[in-house]
Amino acid sequence: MPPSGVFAVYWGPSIAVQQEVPAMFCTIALVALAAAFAAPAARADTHLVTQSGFEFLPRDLIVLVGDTVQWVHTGSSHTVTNGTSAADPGAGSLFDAPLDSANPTFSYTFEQPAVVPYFCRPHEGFDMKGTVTVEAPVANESATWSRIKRIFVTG
Ligand SMILES: [Cu+2]
Repeated sequence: MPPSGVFAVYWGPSIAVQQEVPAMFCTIALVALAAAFAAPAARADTHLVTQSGFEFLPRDLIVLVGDTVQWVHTGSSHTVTNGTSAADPGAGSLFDAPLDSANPTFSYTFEQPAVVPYFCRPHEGFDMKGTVTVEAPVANESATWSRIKRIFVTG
């Protein structure tokens, strides 16, 4: 999106005009950059977690409030159940979904900042567990910038 305005300036015909380009280019670039950062701020992401054997990959995931996590089945029968184990009194209070050939995906949208542990009911004994850490964007920081930063901070 931003390049159209920038190219219009750069591909201008006269050399005299190009002398004026730098300041103008900076202004256009800044406006374009600001728009690029501001516009997608409200867009929520979907993160994939793949069941692989008795593991959820990635095991620990960091998302932003409003993001959706989609678990994807690859074999055998599992569940995606919030809580630390079946002994957790809160087990299944948020979600308790089958993840098997008849239910190959399960999606859940996280609306509150929280650390949400989850496990697979049949395989918790094999440590088939994971966590979703749901972060609120820092005040005065756009969700987009928060996402960009997280790429470098957490890989
Ligand atoms: Cu399982």
